[in-house]
Amino acid sequence: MKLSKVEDARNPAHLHRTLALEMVRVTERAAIAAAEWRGKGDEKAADEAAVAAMKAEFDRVAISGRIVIGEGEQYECDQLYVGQKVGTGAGPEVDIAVDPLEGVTLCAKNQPDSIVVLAMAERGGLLNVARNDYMHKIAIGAAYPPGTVDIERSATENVTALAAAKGVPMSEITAIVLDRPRHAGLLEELRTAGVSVKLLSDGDVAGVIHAVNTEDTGVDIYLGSGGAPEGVLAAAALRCIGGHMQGKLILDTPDKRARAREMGIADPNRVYDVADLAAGDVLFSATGITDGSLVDGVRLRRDSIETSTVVMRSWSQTTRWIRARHAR
Ligand code: VTB
Ligand code: MG
Ligand code: MG
Repeated sequence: MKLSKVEDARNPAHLHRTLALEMVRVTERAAIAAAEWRGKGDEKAADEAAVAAMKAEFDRVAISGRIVIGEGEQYECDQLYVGQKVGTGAGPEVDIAVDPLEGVTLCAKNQPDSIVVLAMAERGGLLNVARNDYMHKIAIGAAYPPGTVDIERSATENVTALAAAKGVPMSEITAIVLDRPRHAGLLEELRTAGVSVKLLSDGDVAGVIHAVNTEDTGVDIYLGSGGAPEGVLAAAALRCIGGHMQGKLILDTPDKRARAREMGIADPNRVYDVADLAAGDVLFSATGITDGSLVDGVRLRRDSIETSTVVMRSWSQTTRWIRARHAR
């Protein structure tokens, strides 16, 4: 236990710990709203329900919040756009990254692993990426020394180094990869190396978290590219639970490079570590919509609604699983 930190003025908890429960309320409420749309085949309606509920609940919290990773730019969406102020305005100045419905297709099809997810940081703590940016990502557990894998090396080199560091044959390494045509080459490399691959249909925030929780999940490494917002959200979680991750933005059009430059990203080829993606004091909250490997989904009971949330704080390195019953 690091209780002595409470007294450590050099390392203050800038985000008051009661904010963790407030963030749970926000992701819970959005998950309940999205749950109505499980299996209805309407991704847009599910997303909108989650967004509206999340915004409404944020506005009850005593923060002076600013969305830095949202649903899109201000001209692209009505709510939770980049730059939008959320909260009562009466509290601390914080930056917020949201994915109100991470895995919208999963929710619309009522398949496992759709979640509501957000991260909060001190002003300036979160890398400001755009909704449609992509990121190359690599992640492994905290048990390995830094530099065991490197995003600039090939997948073959990385899994070889990982197997050596773990002291197991390659056949005992499991990689988690988004199931996308763009990963055909990566998959080919992993198959040739003899690695076991767990293919994800969506939801790589949870995918990265699984890769660092090897003891619980059996997954050793996350490889491949996915949404950049999901990369920052995953990094926020890793600040709280440990683990190595590197991200490299894929700014493959002049528009994307221009937007990134505007948001303070000077070097489009920079490799980001966990603390470059999410710095300072950070909170992370995720509530399940459908049942999943990270958290259970929303349960609709006759008189009540049950939610499952995982909430983390970087300062105290605490992870809490909060099962809540809400009156109907
Ligand atoms: C991932 C995943 C999301 O998009 O970031 C992925 O976490 C990005 O790749 O759940 P694609 O655009 O190819 O899907 C999702 O699958 C959907 O937002
Ligand atoms: Mg989304
Ligand atoms: Mg998403």
